[in-house]
Amino acid sequence: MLTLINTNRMTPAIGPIGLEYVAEAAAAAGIDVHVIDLGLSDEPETLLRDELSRHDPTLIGVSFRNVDDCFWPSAEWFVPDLSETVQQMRTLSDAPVVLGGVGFSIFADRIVECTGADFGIRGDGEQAIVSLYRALQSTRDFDNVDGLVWRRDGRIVCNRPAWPVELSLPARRRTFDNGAYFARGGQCGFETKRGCNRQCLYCADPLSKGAALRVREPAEVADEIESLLAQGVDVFHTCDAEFNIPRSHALAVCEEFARRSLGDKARWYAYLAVTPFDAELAGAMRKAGCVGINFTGDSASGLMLATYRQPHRSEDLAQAVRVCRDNGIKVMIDLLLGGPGETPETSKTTIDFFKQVKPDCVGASLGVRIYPGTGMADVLAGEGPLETNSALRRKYDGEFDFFRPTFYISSALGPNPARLVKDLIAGDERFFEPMEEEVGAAATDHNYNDNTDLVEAIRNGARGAYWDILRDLRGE
Ligand code: B12
Repeated sequence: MLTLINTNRMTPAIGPIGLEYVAEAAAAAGIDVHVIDLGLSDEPETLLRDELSRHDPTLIGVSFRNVDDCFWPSAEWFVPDLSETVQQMRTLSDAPVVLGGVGFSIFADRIVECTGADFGIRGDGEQAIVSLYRALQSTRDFDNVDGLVWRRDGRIVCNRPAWPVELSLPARRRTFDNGAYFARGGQCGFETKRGCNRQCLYCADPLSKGAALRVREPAEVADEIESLLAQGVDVFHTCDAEFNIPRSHALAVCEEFARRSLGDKARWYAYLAVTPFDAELAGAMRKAGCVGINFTGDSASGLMLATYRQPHRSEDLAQAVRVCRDNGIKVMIDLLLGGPGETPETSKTTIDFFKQVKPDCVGASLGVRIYPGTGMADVLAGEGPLETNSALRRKYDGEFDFFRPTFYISSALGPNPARLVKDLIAGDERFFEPMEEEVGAAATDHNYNDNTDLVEAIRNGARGAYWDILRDLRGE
């Protein structure tokens, strides 16, 4: 038996889509699958104890979605909780433990090492879990299990990441209680592709999903939406890196949704790159049920866009907002303030630009989470010793370690950069403001980590992307 455990207890609760695909794929391969969902339980430790004492698994799979909350200054790190959960499992079962998940895949070897888990899978779990399960039952030859992080003679070995070129996923989505997640989380995820071929300076997606785009058949995506509609779920969010890359596939998915009239039954939100985006794509998305788009805007300053390696320009941002308006789609722009070279002037350029262009919301995030293996880590290597780099922010002592939440805020923004940004925003309600470092400052940000306003709004019936729900709350 394969026991799969969801450890994500952040609220509002997001359904474990990745673990659900893994569970469905393992069951389809003939493996007896049992799931333990700590995300919906009021007493997770008791649930884990009861379930593991009743079953005798061959392998325990544990999903780890978020390594940290990627939000400065909250900077919450979840690895210690995962270590505790793995230790608790050790007292309850002798079965080997394998870890997996999107956050996990960014730091796979470090997490296996520090939690003491037996294995990890970096990348897609669907085929890898089946290979690992079979290897455990037969030869114990682990060399050919793609994505596997394991120990040979006490040393950690990392096989090549599991990013299979052909992407076909189970459309059933019946393993977890998606209805309950919908009631508590207000939306349900779906994927149309994996991987991202862009080179944004800061982004970890290529580390966990690979840099090659791997698309799903549009019909398979539509089957999955129909399965979820039959479970009473009718508001969705894409789980792709960027829905519009490649544009041709986004259009094909929308056409399939429209052909099945899914736009009349479902509402959905998507993350998009600013380009390519045009009236034809927006029209097709609206017809297919899309009601809101969150663009990776980053900045409106040409200098900062070049630093972040974004191909779009401020004119593209203005056009994206206009095209959304014309097509009745709500629009949120995500900013990333404080990167290398950011100054009060570039911040002002960006904030003033969006005050004029008037999207529905602007997420003014301040501070870039630094991941090893990204362009940000290279920039830092060129800025001299970390110990004397005044742009670095963290909440731990000792040596710098980018495994732990470590952020970059350009020192040119001065001693209180959040205050500076808030002053530039000057109370414009479209903006979600950065969080100040002083304890007790009022929260006007958009951190979804244990966000009680959102939890309550969803309990009272709100549904949709969190920025849209927060926007509605502000309007009340
Ligand atoms: C969509 C999305 C959201 C949506 C979710 C909508 C929804 N209804 O699902 C919203 C906007 C709500 C959101 C919120 C947050 N998100 Co988010 N999100 C994503 C995104 C784009 C997709 C995640 C996803 O579902 N992927 C699809 C599934 C199928 O893939 P998967 O989970 O990786 O699962 C596969 C493998 O990992 C593996 N696997 C998974 N589990 C297991 C278990 C085992 C045993 C095995 C073997 C394998 C395995 O197999 C699966 C199938 O192949 C990712 C970035 C990205 N491109 O992946 C960020 C991402 C996961 N989010 C991130 C963060 C930080 C957050 C927030 C904490 C932000 C915040 N402070 O508010 C919150 C947390 C919310 C929560 N309650 O957990 C970070 C995590 C990084 C980190 N340091 O850990 C990411 C990676 C973005 C980033 N690069 O910064 N998010």
